Amino acid sequence: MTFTQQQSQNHFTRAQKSIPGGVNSPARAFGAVGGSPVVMDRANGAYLFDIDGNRYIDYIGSWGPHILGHRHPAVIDAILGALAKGTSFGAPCELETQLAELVIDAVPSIERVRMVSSGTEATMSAIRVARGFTGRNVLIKFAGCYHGHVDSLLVKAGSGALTLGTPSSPGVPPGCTADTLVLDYNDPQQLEQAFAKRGSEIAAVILEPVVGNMGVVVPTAEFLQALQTQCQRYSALLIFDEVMTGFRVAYGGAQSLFGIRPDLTTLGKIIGGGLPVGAYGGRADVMNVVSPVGPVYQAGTLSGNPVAMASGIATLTTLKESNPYPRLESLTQTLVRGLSDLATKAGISHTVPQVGSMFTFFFNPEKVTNLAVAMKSDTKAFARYFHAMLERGVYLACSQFEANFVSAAHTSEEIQATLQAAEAALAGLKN
Ligand code: HOZ
Repeated sequence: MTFTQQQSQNHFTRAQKSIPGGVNSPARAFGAVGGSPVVMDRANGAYLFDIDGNRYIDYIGSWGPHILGHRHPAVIDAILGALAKGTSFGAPCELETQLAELVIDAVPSIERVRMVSSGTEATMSAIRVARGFTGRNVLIKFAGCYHGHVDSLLVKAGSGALTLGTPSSPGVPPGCTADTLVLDYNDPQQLEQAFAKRGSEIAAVILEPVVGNMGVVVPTAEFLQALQTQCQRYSALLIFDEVMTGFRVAYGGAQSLFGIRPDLTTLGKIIGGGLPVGAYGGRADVMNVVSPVGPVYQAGTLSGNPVAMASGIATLTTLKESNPYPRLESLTQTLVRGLSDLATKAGISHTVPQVGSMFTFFFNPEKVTNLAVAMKSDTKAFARYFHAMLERGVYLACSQFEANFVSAAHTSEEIQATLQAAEAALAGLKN
């Protein structure tokens, strides 16, 4: 059977007439790689199936949530069980407390946690809390980190904003970003200088503790040390945006991996197990400024939604009981080493950073430590590689500046099939 995506293309043409760009989130639009996005029909385990009937080994997992793979039986059962009892109460339910307790148990720096419906909401709320608690306005973020489409953080942002060339978006009034200082990731000296100059005004420093949104970028020990020291010295809050890394790089997130206790943490993706959930939490004294205990207002009709909570509880419980992390790490290492060997054999300059089950194949000979280095990647080569893999049934993140994810449903069979596809795809790039 010849590979065709005709139904996807037809549908995308139709979608563009009713949805801006035919997508509900720009990172999916294939803007950086060209061509027409694949329209999905269903998913199972490590696989996605499109409306043309093609099957793909999935390395996106809905951009992170599906660490257990698609349609994990425990998650589906929990969702169905909750559905049978109602879809939304707009009142407290037991499930939201259960999920909160699981999060607090997993992430020791979180003493109180508030559920919201997306990662964007989580970071937006966390910075409001940080400003309310400290009585200061200035925020530090890092170029290439993405914290959702929050006005004050949409400056030199990664992910779709970077991919589509709008890292600082029109429509965000200058006033909203006037108090945002953007520094380079992994530059402790720059951080020290910023604090020396404006320390008493700085409410918080927010970062992805392992970046996923400019491709995977790993923090240095010096950088992590400087973040803690400077925040403590100037009484600013340290916010780890663990929307991507939470329950991904370790059950307790990147903070447990690095032995750091941020003041606030934002979560999303995995804690909803594929349903829309975000959360922010941290020190009890800081979280006690949140309404109705304190004066900082934040609310949501669907926050703590019972069906979404049930999905999150089943996901975290399964992760806790099965501890898939060592196996995920070893599978991902096999994949990453295999890709690197194949690229070397094909004479392609590359680097493949990996943390746990997150990785990015950069068409870049340099170790990627920050946005400036990431931007030196050969994005044209990436686009060709992406399509060559897609044609061979491997669904990668559709931008050089995103992370890919391995799930617990992947086995060595999928990893070997991926390497086989990559051998042909990478060899073809030289022609
Ligand atoms: N922010 C996600 C990637 N880092 C993309 C979300 C989506 O398009 O679904």
